[in-house]
This record gives sequence, structure tokens and C-alpha cells, in this order.
Amino acid sequence: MDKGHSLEYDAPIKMKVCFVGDFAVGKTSVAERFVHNRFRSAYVPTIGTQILKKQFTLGHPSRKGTIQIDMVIWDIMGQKGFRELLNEAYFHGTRAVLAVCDVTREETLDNLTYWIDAVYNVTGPIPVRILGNKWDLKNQLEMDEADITAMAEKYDTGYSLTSARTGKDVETAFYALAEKYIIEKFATGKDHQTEEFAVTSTGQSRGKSLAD
Ligand SMILES: Nc1nc2c(ncn2[C@@H]2O[C@H](COP(=O)(O)OP(=O)(O)OP(=O)(O)O)[C@@H](O)[C@H]2O)c(=O)[nH]1
Ligand SMILES: [Mg+2]
Repeated sequence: MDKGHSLEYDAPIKMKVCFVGDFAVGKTSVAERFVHNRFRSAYVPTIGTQILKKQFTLGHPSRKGTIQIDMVIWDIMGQKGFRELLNEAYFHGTRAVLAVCDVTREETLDNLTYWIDAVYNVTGPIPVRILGNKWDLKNQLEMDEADITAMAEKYDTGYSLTSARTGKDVETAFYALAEKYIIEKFATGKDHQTEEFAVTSTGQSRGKSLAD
């Protein structure tokens, strides 16, 4: 076996994930449920960007054992006036996207097209997962699962019906997205973009530009 090759792939995989979606769909709530296992019922709009980090392990895609994922999660504000300001600075280096809608507000699903295309304009096609969040509010649904499936099919991807309140399917959504990314990464043998962020041993993030 090529030793250098295997060592390279035994290193933790650094991965920047961006949340997108309209205001109040639950981006911050899903991120905080995943990273801190907590939920806040009061709505506190995100101003600008909040960056969270989480390390976890997944089954290795090409051999026995596991591989460590160092995930950097960009949770951005969804307010309408802010959308036009989202650009290269936010989405550059993004490896995968969580596109969140609120199942009690129909327009938030339609708007995912806008959000995903905004990321793709910067990154090109990358793994995306659609989240139909607030699934605990079953009696207030303004869409059904078939509508979410249709959006997922449009982007040839998977979806999860999540609840940040109860925690339903939150972890599995992140794991499925990371798995999709590493399977594609290992299949092609390289990233298509330069590294944007690296998580240091102290957990701090620092800007970094490395040629692949
Ligand atoms: N019932 C229920 N409420 C939720 C859920 N997720 C979020 N919420 C509530 O919805 C509101 C908005 O949640 P946030 O996480 O702040 O939404 P956001 O998408 O980050 O909003 P912006 O930062 O403004 O873009 C808050 O009051 C949350 O408590 C959920 O799964 N179920
Ligand atoms: Mg927020």
C-alpha cells in the first residue's frame, strides 16, 4: 500500500459547513442542538455569523476503522435585507451545505432554491442536505413530506425531518452530510478548493490558504 497516501487520509478531515435558509427557520437552534445539545424557545435573531465547531468520528469510507471529522459550522443570519450581502466572504471554502426550511411556513421551502443557488455560485456543486425543521409542530404543517422530497430530488440529494426542540434526526443529518462529503472526497482523491479554515489543537480557527 502507498504509505504516504494512507497517512494523508488518516488525518482528521476538516470541513466547513454553511447553514442557509430564511430567518427563524431554526438554523441556530439546529446547530446548537448538535454542538451543545441545548434548545432555546426564545427567538434571538443571529446578527451576522456565528461559528461553531464540533469533532466527531465516522466509519472510514475506504477501509476498516473510523475517521475524525473536524467540522466548522457557519450559522448565518437569514434576514432578507442581509441576503444580498452574502457572497464569497461567507461561502468560500464551504464543503457542504445544510439548507433549512420551517415546515410551518411554506415559502421557506420555496426559498431554498435561492439559498442553495447563492452558495453554488461561489462553490460550484457541493453536498447539500435539506432539513425540514420544526417537525414537532405537526398540527401546523404548511407542507408535507412529498414537497420536501421534491426539493431534495431537484438537487439530487437527501433530506431530514428534524426538530431542534426534541433533537429528532439532528445528529443523523450532520452525519449523513459529512459522510456524503468524505465519500466524494475519497472517490476523487482531492478537494476542488483550497483549505479555508483549519481547526488547531486548541480548538481555535485560523485562516489558512493551502494549495491542494
Ligand atoms: N417548535 C420548534 N421550534 C423551533 C425549532 N427550531 C427552532 N425553533 C424556534 O424557532 C425560532 C427561530 O429559531 P432560530 O434558531 O433562532 O432561527 P434562525 O434560522 O437561526 O433565525 P435567524 O438567525 O434570524 O436567521 C426560535 O424561537 C426557536 O426556539 C423546532 O424544531 N421546533
Ligand atoms: Mg440564527
